[in-house]
Amino acid sequence: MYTPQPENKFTFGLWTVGNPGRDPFGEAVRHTLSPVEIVHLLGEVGAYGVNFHDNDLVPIDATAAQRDQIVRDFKQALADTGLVVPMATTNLFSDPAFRDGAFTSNDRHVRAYALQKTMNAIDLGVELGAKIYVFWGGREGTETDAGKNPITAIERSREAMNYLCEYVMDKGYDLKFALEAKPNEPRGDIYNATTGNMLAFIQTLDHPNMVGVNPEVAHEHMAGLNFTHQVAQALEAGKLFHIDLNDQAFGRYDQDYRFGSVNLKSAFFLVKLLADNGYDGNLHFDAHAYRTADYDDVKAFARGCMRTYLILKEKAAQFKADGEIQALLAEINSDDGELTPFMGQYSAAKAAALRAHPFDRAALGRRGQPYERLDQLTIELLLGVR
Ligand code: GLT
Ligand code: MN
Ligand code: MN
Repeated sequence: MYTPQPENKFTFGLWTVGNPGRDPFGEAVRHTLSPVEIVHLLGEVGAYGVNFHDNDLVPIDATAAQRDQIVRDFKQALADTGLVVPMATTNLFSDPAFRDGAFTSNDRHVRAYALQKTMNAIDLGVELGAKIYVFWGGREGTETDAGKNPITAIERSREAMNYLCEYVMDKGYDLKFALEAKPNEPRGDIYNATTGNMLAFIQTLDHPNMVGVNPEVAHEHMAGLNFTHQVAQALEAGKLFHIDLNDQAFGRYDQDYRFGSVNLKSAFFLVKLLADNGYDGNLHFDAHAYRTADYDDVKAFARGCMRTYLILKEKAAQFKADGEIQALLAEINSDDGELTPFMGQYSAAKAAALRAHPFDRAALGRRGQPYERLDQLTIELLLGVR
């Protein structure tokens, strides 16, 4: 019943289930899987797609011949498992060259190298079928604002995005960009810290239609924000090109936990939002298994991400079909229509009529809303007792 289907478009990055469990305080706890082995693992758990950074697949110092062999093997693994590559991205954060950022580095040589590396990585992604290209600027930030003008950083980010949009058009690729925000880590502060910042930034680009966002649960929670509201703004603007699902306790470092494992209620409202609004893009689990996991437990982690999503999707359908919940919603949204003619599109006549209308302010202030009852019903539905 909660078996993942291709139409769910559940995807994982090579770097997610392939994460060997290294952290800032400890070494790897799992042996490194090859990209081919990771594809087979994902096939086994029922994922639809696999995403990668250029260097998750092709090591940064690989020769052209090695690259071609790796790509051949990877394509074979895709063919053997039926997995597809919906998204690709660039690693612009691991190599020491990017210690002061990539597109926003103060060193023009680094900025140019970042463009070159990204063009190569775009070619690789497109060769393997990617239609979405993610930009996560993990190193695009500062520890001190003494060294870099934040306005210069915005201008450099814009120059890079414009350049790369032109590259994609020049090549005739069918590829869209999705910008992923994060407030901090690994930099002290990262530019364009939230999805809202990204949405505003996109409107300043030369080809805004090619560019949307890739919000991640953990990153908005790190910023103390309501992820569902962030995603709603992106959806409403037609900019939700991709989404990174995981979970995260507020106020912590980037935990990238299994989807739904921490904030079940907010995960429910997110799934409900996506379902109610017909989001049909990829559902990418950008999450990592606990460091305590062995590879059997990593598979349980991956299955858990998808299963929780499907269970919450069913709960969203139940919410819609629940008579008591819907009656409360109808009561909450009841409208006698009396004031409709004065609202909507402005006209001088409407404004004059509205200004002349007598309001009983005290009566407006007496009206309560049964949100406690509605929320308790929601909780009971999620707890499985409705
Ligand atoms: C990195 C980061 C993620 C990004 C990935 C894409 S890499 O693991 O923590 O949130 O989505 O670059
Ligand atoms: Mn992410
Ligand atoms: Mn993260």
